[in-house]
Amino acid sequence: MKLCGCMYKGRYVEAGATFLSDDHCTEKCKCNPANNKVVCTSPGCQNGYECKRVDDLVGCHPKAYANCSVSGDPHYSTFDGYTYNFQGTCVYQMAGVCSTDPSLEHFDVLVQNDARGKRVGSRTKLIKGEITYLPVNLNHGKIRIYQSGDFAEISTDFGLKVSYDWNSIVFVTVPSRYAGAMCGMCGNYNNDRKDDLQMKNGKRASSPGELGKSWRVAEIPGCVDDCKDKNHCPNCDITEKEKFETNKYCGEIRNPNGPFRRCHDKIDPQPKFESCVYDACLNNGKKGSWCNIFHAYTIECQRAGIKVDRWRRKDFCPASKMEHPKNSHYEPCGSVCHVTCGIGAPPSDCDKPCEEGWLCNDGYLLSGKDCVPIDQCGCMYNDKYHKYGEVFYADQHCTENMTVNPNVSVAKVVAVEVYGNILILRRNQIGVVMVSNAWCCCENLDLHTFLHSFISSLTSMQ
Ligand SMILES: [Ca+2]
Repeated sequence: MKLCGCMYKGRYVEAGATFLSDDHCTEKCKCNPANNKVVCTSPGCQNGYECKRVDDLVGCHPKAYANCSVSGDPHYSTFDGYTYNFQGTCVYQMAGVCSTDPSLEHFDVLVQNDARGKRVGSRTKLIKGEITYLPVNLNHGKIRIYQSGDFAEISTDFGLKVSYDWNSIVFVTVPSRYAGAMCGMCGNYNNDRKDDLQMKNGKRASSPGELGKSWRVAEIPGCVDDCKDKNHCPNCDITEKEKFETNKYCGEIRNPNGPFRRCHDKIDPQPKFESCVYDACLNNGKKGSWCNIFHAYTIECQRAGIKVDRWRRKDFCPASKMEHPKNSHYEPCGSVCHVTCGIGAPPSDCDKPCEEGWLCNDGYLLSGKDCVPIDQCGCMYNDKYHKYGEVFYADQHCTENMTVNPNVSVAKVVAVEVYGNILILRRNQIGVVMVSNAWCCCENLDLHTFLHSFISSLTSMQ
């Protein structure tokens, strides 16, 4: 005899069947044939797995990539999710490829910590002194460096992404084919967090200090590998520490009813909480010293597609204290798929989740680190962005005539892009006025007049 099933939210479920109650893998349910009732538990997805739809079935599937982060003062979270604090101030290998597998592109990401934060660089010389403004394309577009939200992002054609908030947060994202091939402060990405304190010689480090020493790649005058200087080591008496642990300070990050509650299952708030208390102690509770940890956790949650409630207030990490350009405004969940000067339009497949940060006001676009009126955008020249009015050496002459692409309809065209000497007309696809990559190599051309006359000529053609 067939057993009776259960009714769940108006639908019939067969006896003994298990299913996910929603598209977020937060609840796994089973129809108990003994009493015809559905029982649900909250498994979430394990580390290294994410909730997604594959072949029309929602479930926990292996992530196609792994993230390592450094934030605050500084706190490391490895690809496998191990967390530790390390305050060395020399230059260290944050992540690198140690496998000799010839099918993998080789790269290293190096970080240097100083009192003000981190500098990120790379042994492959992704960033050189000559580059001053973003975006920049290198190696014929194989490496792109651009602004994404408040972060500078380096993206390569083999799937490596490095993002840096210009202050104290660095994320390194590598695709899953690098699993087990990595080494450095971010660990080996073998889905086992227990072996992540591995030194360059393959042995396990007894402390983060020893780990850092082994991954040091350069010294700078006065740099130290460990927390030797008592003035720069956390020093908190128990009363102070207990104060920082309350919801008025760091406790808010793990408050089950707080702004990050939806994120707790996916990204463990406990290490963030501990980092926060550590930083608050280190800075004697100086206002805002822990805000970077909140900011980094917010970005991590948002990048995982999880909504974070607004937590910045006038008296708690006010947004106005974040570094930001003039003519911009704060958004707790702003689009990072926006247009910046030098990029006529974001990639059509840009489906990144929103991030908190400062966005240029309407009518302004990001030029380097400033928000400028649209007609004061600079241009891309030889794959590098140059600010409007910037004087630089161009290595070729610009004497050819411009050609309008005859295949593009002019209807609703609001902007013009210039690629070399070809103009491409762009439609307004995302609700903001897009702007051309300005024509910048012709000294005698007045950009403002040029754009306006061109756009009005389009309007009159309609
Ligand atoms: Ca590991």
